[in-house]
Amino acid sequence: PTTLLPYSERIQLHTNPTAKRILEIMDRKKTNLAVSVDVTTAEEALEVVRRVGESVCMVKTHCDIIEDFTLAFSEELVKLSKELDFVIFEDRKFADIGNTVSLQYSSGVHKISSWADLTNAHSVPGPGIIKGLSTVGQPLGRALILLAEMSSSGSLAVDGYTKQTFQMAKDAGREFVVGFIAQSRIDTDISDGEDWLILSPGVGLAAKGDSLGQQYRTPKEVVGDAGADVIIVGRGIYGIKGGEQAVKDEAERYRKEGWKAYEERLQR
Ligand code: BMP
Repeated sequence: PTTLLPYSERIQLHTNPTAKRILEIMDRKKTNLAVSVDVTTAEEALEVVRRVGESVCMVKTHCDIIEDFTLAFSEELVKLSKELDFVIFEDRKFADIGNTVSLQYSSGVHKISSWADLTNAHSVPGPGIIKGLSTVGQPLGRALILLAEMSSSGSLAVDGYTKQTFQMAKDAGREFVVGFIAQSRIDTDISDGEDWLILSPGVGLAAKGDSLGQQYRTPKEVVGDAGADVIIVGRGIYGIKGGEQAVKDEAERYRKEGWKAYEERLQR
């Protein structure tokens, strides 16, 4: 199973440029941490990114929660992603027919495809969603991940839904779809010679969950036991009390925890 290979040896198993870059950054910066920057102003978001940028392989955004979103903001984010060496993941969770998602991806206020290296989609509409998004993103070297499982309690993305999502990605080929949002390795390890990236949200060292259904596990549980590649942490890092240095320190703490769990996994 590719889970037992170092990130560096998995680079060559991908053709998509964004997937390769993610693995290269992880290896170079010794980090499997993605920080989810779920704050509501552009300045706050950029400030968090400047604090955590050195510790992460990826910054995850929800551009539609930023009240003063402009393309100047996304340009600054792209600039920081080059300076501090991380990939931008817009957590858009597309969920419509192919034609509509291709417009949502390329147009509107956000023009996501112009600045986000990676985005994601629900599989519920069927394979047309991948086709629609790939028309826009693939020529730009972008990548897509599908939501196969969710961290929230009562999620319907389980069992057969998860399996069929994996099959949909396999059928689409790995030129554009490069992995999954999931809580486990799903079935990816049994498909020979194919490497898929597993990104897991719902990671926290302090809380067990929130009042709205979120459920947290530790980096050790997520990377070590469940076999995920990237841990996604939001409030656990940007929400820490104690000011800017505390946010920076907390990102480093998660980076170290995530990396230790990965190194231990390789020893097995
Ligand atoms: P937090 O660590 O603050 O709970 O944030 C988790 C982030 O990951 C949020 O941005 C949320 O939208 C996202 N997310 C999630 O929590 N669970 C999923 O299954 C999929 C997600 O994208």
